[in-house]
Amino acid sequence: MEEICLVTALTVSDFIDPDLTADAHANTGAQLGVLTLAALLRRQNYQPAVVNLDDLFFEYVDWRSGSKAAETFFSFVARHLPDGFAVYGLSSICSSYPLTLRLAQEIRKRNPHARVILGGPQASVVDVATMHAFPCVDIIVRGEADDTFPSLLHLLDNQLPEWEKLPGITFRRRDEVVRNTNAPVVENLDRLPLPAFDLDLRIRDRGGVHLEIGRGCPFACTFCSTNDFFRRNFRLKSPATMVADITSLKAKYGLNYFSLVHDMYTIDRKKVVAFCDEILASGEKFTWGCSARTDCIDDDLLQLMASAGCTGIFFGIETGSQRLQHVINKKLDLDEARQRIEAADRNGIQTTIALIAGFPEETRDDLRDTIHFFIDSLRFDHAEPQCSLLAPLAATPIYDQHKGHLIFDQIFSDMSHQSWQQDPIEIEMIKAHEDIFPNFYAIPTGELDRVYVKEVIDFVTYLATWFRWLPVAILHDNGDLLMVFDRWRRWRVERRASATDEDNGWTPYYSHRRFHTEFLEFVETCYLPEMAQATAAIAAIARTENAPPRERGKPIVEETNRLDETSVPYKLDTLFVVDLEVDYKELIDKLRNKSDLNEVTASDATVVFSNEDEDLEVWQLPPLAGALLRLCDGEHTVAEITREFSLLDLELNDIPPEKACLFGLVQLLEDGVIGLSSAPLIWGNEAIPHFSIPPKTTNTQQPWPRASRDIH
Ligand code: B12
Ligand code: SF4
Repeated sequence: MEEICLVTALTVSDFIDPDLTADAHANTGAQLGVLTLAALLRRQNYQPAVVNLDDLFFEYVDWRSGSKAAETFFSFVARHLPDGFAVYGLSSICSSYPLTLRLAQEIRKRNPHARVILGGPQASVVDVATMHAFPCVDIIVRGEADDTFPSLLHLLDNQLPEWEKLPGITFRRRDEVVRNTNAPVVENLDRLPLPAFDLDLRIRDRGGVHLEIGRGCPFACTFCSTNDFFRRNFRLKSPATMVADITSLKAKYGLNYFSLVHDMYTIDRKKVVAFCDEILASGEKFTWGCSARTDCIDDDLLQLMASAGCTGIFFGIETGSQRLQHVINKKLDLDEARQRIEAADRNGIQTTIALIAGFPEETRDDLRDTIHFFIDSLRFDHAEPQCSLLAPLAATPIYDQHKGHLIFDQIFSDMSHQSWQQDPIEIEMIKAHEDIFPNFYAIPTGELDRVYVKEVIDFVTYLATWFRWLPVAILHDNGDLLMVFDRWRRWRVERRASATDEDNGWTPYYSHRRFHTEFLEFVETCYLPEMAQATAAIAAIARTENAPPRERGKPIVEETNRLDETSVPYKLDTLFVVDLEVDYKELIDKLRNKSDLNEVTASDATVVFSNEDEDLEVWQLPPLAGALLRLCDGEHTVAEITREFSLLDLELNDIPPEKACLFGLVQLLEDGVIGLSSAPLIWGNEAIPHFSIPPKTTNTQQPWPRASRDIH
């Protein structure tokens, strides 16, 4: 029996910012392709080993941050790859395919007698070109390998020459590359075993996993690679199998979130209803996410799905331009799409709103529509828009149409790069093989410059990362976000004076906190005086999103529960407090409902933001409570605060100031915005990070559960 080592494809992006990278960790998890094959191989008494490149990547990030030595990820992985296996099976995905092929070369060099077999979505569609250019690869198993791979290993193991006749493989016979016919797809997915999750060393820490529930999408969008792979043959596991699988994983590994993998799950409404009914009947409690088209789901179904535990849906909207919807053959009605996103939001379902810019036919108007769709969706607390630059994936209609005319401009899409810093050796590989790595190339755009499109994408992406309401407010106020972007770009050029403005080279300027500061400066010094219509509203929003850096370190507190004259109330250091001249709650309602921002009521309000545990909470306090909160500075006792409060000349409706003060303190304590110390606080000196609204990772697939942002 041959020893087999399966190597996953790298599916994580290097976000550079360690916090973002750490966040992304939760979202990658075990890889189903390799783990499903491992389970199938076990049925034949093989005991495959698995090397998970995503896990190694996070080890590498930790190691890199603690080490001064510069080592590339490739060489880090190479150090960790085990030798001595008879068969190495490498999975593949377009974004990390150069790395996979380098690893194949390394394995071949160190294990000259081993068989190197590739499979997965990328190798399957660029098989012949790969075999010609990379002699280190012996065989590629194309498409669904659930039957082919175990059969292949069995035949090879027993030295049976029939292996060369196996459908679904591409191999080398002497100098010739032979491509056998396609293997049939797996019609009955219920017969597949659960992936071998025990081979995922971190499974118990993940909280949630991806779980495959079906394959194949009957639609044919021009940019999408799923059709060729799963042959447009829509299949689903039965509801009973799905719920049984989930229940057993939940019991075995303590998992409570399941990201259900199907490129387009909700095509057959009856089957979705049957699944929800099965969950509800089972009485099992867990949450799940899936993919859907906005025209294959309705409000009632969304409600049922939510009641059955659905907390996340990936909606591929692709473009905010109704014209382009037809060009790319997606054909969504965008008004209907907005309604579905709103309905999902009402049901508390988080949505990933996936958009793409940079289509060859895209005009400035189309691009504007797309970024407006992006920013407009931020009106919903549960919507998380993302926008990618188009990448021509191999075996897609759009690639077939443009191959031979692609350009290599090194403006990589997040669909195609393994990290923001592509290894120079891999760049050379990519340059030499357009047919193997087309996703790193670009389809020339007609009217739009790709540098411009990329910057617009970065701009909106990081507006949504660093700000909550400001982008929505500016779009609503101005109505042309592309015009605002152009003005912002000119402003940056005019203002650029200091060396600190320099870009870091391989991370976009917009991903840095500096963008947050500078954009607020732009709003104050340029947008408000030159372009704003609803000046008071925009100024108020800008202030709420401009928390100053903390001046002092973390305080030493002698916590107490006793509220008496000597105790010292203090504002929690996770809070950011802003005084406004408009009603903040009403302002946010107007942004949500797209009503006139000039009509927001002018009134004094104190707004308190708390971002403890990355969970943003907002309170709007009445003026009295606001005044009192400002006095809770951690230095003065209740007796002193009461005296100060009495001097403030506040409208107290005949209530004695001492009573109002005490009542107010109790209320603030109950709201959780102040704490009590038995002695004045002592402030440490160490720097505390700048308060900002928690940055979000751009999850490329279904949204993972996230915190809510209600105003109390
Ligand atoms: C879950 C998922 C993710 C997760 C990965 C989590 C994880 N750790 O696995 C996350 C969210 C991280 C992710 C990220 C990305 N993904 Co993704 N992802 C998927 C998704 C939805 C499911 C993958 C899966 O588990 N499938 C189920 C398993 C059973 O199928 P499978 O992996 O294909 O495995 C079968 C065969 O391929 C084969 N096989 C697989 N490995 C091997 C190995 C050997 C040796 C052999 C012989 C056979 C073999 O056998 C398996 C059983 O039949 C697929 C779409 C899909 N429906 O498959 C896209 C998909 C894989 N992703 C894709 C892309 C493009 C990406 C991104 C590059 C960009 C993006 N916007 O999504 C990023 C990568 C990050 C980056 N910027 O670098 C593309 C890949 C296209 C391509 N040609 O490579 C897919 C196919 C979606 C699509 N249609 O465009 N993704
Ligand atoms: S983009 Fe979605 S709907 Fe279109 S073909 Fe791909 S999976 Fe199907």
